[in-house]
Amino acid sequence: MSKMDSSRQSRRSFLAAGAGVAASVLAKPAAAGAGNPANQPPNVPEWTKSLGEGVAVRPYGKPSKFEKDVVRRDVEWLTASRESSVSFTPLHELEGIITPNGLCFERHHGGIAEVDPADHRLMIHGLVERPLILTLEELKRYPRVNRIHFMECAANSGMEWRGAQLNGCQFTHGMIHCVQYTGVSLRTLLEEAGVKTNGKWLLVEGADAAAMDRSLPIEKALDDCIIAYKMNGEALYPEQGYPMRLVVPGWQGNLWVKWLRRIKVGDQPWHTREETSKYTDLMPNGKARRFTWSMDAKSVITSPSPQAPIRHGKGFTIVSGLAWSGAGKVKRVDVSLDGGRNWWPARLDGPVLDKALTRFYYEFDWNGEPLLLQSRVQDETGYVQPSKAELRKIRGVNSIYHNNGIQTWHVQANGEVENVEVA
Ligand SMILES: Nc1nc2c(c(=O)[nH]1)N[C@H]1C(S)=C(S)[C@@H](COP(=O)(O)O)O[C@H]1N2
Ligand SMILES: [Mo]
Repeated sequence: MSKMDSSRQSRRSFLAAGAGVAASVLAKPAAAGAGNPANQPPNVPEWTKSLGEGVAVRPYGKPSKFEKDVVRRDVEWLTASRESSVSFTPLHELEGIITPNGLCFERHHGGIAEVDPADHRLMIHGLVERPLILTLEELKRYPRVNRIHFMECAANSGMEWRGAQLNGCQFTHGMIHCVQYTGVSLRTLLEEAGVKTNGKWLLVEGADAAAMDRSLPIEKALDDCIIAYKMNGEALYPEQGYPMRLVVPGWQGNLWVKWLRRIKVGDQPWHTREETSKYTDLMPNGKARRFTWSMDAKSVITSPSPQAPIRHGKGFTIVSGLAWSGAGKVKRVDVSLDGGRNWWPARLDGPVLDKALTRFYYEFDWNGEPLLLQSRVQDETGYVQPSKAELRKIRGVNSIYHNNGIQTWHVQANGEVENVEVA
């Protein structure tokens, strides 16, 4: 895969090479005539004629072989080394609000640590009355909480600041997942350890090769943070920090330390401005925003989208998308078919939870003419997702992080979809 610029040409070649299957599989009409007629009515399909595998063959289930293209993908020029790698969630293939464990995007600063839980310890020390060293089994003896939350990397959509670039919501918005976590409230453990009155900041550190560490203010730690050991009911996957990770609801992904091994309580931030500069936002005047933790409300239409074109032609058409806010619940989502001139209310379906992905639908009768599809979320605080122009007016184009501008998909008459921007 080659480095791309914002020209149509290179985005096309990206789709062909990067998304792999897109060109061949997606272009194929799904209408009658596809497949093997010998398996279709009035014939008896081949899988009806012989016994299938018994239960012993698949002790751990996996998706149908026909779903082999529903995978995390990376972008070669963003995944230069094991010191810094990222893969993207295939949002265009998913429904509902839960991300399956095997499809959660990954972001590693030192590769995946394969931690033996028997040797893993969580240490809580610093400005505390009773320092703790806990095994996984000991952690499991504290009262449990179950919470569904999205986690978004602050760099999600970061490549789109200067213009439409990556052709697919997997790549423009796929640094997000939404999981049900089971674990222990961080407050419970901090109360057990007894934080001293001058304890104001936590150093949270991972056991990976990056020994990634971050500063977390005590107010957030005592509010809703969790030390999770299960995701969607089963043990965390190694990619997501097995055997335990920090969950920091609504706040940017880099604080969600994986393979969590240490929490040290101090009286001030553990990181200097320079050290945190990797996750600050450079403003037009050359100054940087610091400690911008909360993820602003954002939404995206996941289908149709460049990797999920409309294959059925005009007629009844389903627009499916995701909305979320680090400030709380999604209040409403509106959809535009004409690049933001007219807006129509979308239908929220399924649970609408605090700091979780929310699924929305907009169903309409497509007349087959080109569309400029957009979605816009409003959260329960009243905050409305800005257009990219509004966002750039304040933030300029020097940032990588916290791009929550409205996404536009250009649907052509033939149903193909492209990442564009409207003036
Ligand atoms: N120990 C450790 N924790 C980490 C990271 C890391 O590299 N090492 N990456 C952080 C970043 S930048 C993000 S966006 C999230 C990614 O979590 P995920 O891999 O579950 O998607 O984990 C965070 N926690
Ligand atoms: Mo991140």
